[in-house]
Amino acid sequence: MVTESRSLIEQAAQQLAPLQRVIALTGAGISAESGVATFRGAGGLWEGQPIEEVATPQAFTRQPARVWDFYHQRRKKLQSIQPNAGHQALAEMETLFPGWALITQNVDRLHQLAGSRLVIELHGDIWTVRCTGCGQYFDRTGEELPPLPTCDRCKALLRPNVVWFGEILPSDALAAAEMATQACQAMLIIGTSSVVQPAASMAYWAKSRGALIIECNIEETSLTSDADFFLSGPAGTTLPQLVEVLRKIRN
Ligand code: BJW
Ligand code: ZN
Repeated sequence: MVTESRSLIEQAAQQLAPLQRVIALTGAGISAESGVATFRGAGGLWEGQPIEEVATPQAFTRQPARVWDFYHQRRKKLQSIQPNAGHQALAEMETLFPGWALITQNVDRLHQLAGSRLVIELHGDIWTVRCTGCGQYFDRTGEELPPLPTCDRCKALLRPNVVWFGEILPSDALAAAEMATQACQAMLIIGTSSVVQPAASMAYWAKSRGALIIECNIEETSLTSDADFFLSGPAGTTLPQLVEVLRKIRN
């Protein structure tokens, strides 16, 4: 099994090495080895807590304290969490491919902490807050917030600057992701269950334009049968191996 996946990594690296416009799309699985819970499956963030109770604007209007509590807990946990070898391998890939872009569904900022510079955040970020009254954004990185934080300017309730179900994605991030996806020669899809739209469609946008599709996950998803390579295993293992082989081929 190890030999088989190692040789698949080598084959994938051989195909990636001559390319320039290589991009990646990440999901919660890339941060799992740092200790961040994923959303779905056993031990997921929403296990025992219905999705609609925390991840919709309606839920926030109905029960802002409950929704804020969910985000307060995650913000607190993230303060002591570090990027892992998977994040670091992706930061290294930015130096290997001139047309690199990293699209993430994650709100944890761990890619930036690992050194990635070009990060497109599709679902916002957990450290910024937004005023429900005047729309102003405030950077509240690492801060402990009151249970129901309010705006310094207009006193209205603040909300996490994340994208909930039924909400439109930030237009600049979506446009950048669309552009990168349509121009890329290869796309790595890492640690996502590929069920949430529009992110789940991006691999298909790339594939329809002839891009090589490489999926990295610990389990198969609905994308797997359409991927050119499925690199099975924790991203913190497969991605550093991929980078190592790429470096050898390039040198
Ligand atoms: C490992 C690993 C290791 C574990 N190594 N791998 C078209 C059709 C049907 C519905 C829709 C549609 N278009 C839009 C919708 C509605 C909706 C949607 O997609 N619904 C589906 C669920 C059916 N989408 C939206 O509402 C989006 N808005 C939108 O499209 O606006 C326009 C519109 C609106 C309404 C109708 C039509 C158009 C917004 C989506 C916002 C998602 N927000 C969340 C919360 C963000 C804030 C927060 O963090 O709290 O984003 S939900 C949650 O899911 C979060 C994630 O970013 C997202 C994706 O989850 P992800 O990352 O894939 O995590 P998991 O847990 O699902 O998977 C982890 C994976 O990792 C697994 O595969 C593991 O195996 C793997 N793994 N360890 C490698 N070590
Ligand atoms: Zn305000």
